[in-house]
Amino acid sequence: SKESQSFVDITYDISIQDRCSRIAFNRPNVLHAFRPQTIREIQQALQLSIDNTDVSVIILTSNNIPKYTPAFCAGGDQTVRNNNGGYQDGTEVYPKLRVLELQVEMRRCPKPIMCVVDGYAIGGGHILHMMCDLTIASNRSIFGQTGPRMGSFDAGYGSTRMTRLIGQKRSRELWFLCRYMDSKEAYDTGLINASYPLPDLDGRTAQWVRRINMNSSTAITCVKMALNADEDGGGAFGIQQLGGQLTKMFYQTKESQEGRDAFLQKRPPNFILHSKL
Ligand code: 1HA
Repeated sequence: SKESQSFVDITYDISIQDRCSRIAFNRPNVLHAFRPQTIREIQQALQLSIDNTDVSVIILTSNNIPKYTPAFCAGGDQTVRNNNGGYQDGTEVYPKLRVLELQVEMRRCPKPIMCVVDGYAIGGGHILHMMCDLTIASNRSIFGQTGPRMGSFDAGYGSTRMTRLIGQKRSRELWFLCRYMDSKEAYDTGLINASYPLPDLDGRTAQWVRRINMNSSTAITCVKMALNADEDGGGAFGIQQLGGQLTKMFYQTKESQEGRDAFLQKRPPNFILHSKL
């Protein structure tokens, strides 16, 4: 599409046949480290995927080429990290990376997001993989945080989501020691869903997408929102998302439509006629 041609730091593709979109980091020479422009483009691609009725599953991955070390994403681009509390690449007046915004948008996204990792998933890149609903990886992948070693940390989802995935002791180990895990350990601890030899990764990705697409997308969305609400402490944020889906479904019933119709026809509503409870 026109939109996808304007992307610089990512590529964006849609497979109508597989009902999925593919958002891929495309900065292989810096191990797909992200700058403000990269995040903004992912936000745009994510929104395009949400709005596109041909898309049921969103894949977040990277385009690796043999010349460079394989990576999913090496986190924030340290060459544009400034001294004013943010990252600045000249595309914004204020230093704004927006990666925390992106994390929330991935969380709110009603469609399942599957991360496909080949190589390093490090720092803020590791957190983006954790924010995805599912992660599958090549068996040569490496996972971990570097913040405490290079003067950064994510005390939000980057910490709390990790504890839900692998527990408190392992999370403290990954953060305090900046120790990396390989694919096997990541699988054994519950950090990822599966690990495959690299030559199988694309085929397996397609298989996972097909399996998801055999199932009800409404059911998947509601379960995603319920799991989010549970993880987010059952607080207003998670419940709002679940509630939004409920309203969308309620609007499709005669009972709900009666309220609108009665208002427009300037008469009292007769909900009893349509209520199924
Ligand atoms: O913590 C946060 C945040 C917290 C709160 C709110 C927002 C946040 C947003 C972001 C982040 C972070 O992401 S902090 C963590 C930032 N990332 C890192 O510290 C990882 C830095 N990279 C590495 O440690 C290594 O590259 C590596 C262990 C992943 C791989 O090592 P290897 O195989 O030796 O590759 P290397 O040669 O180091 O990398 C290839 C090229 O990619 C190098 O460039 P070259 O010397 O060829 O010109 C390298 O500088 C570049 N590169 C790699 N990672 C980054 C990078 N350039 C800029 N930024 C990077 N993050």
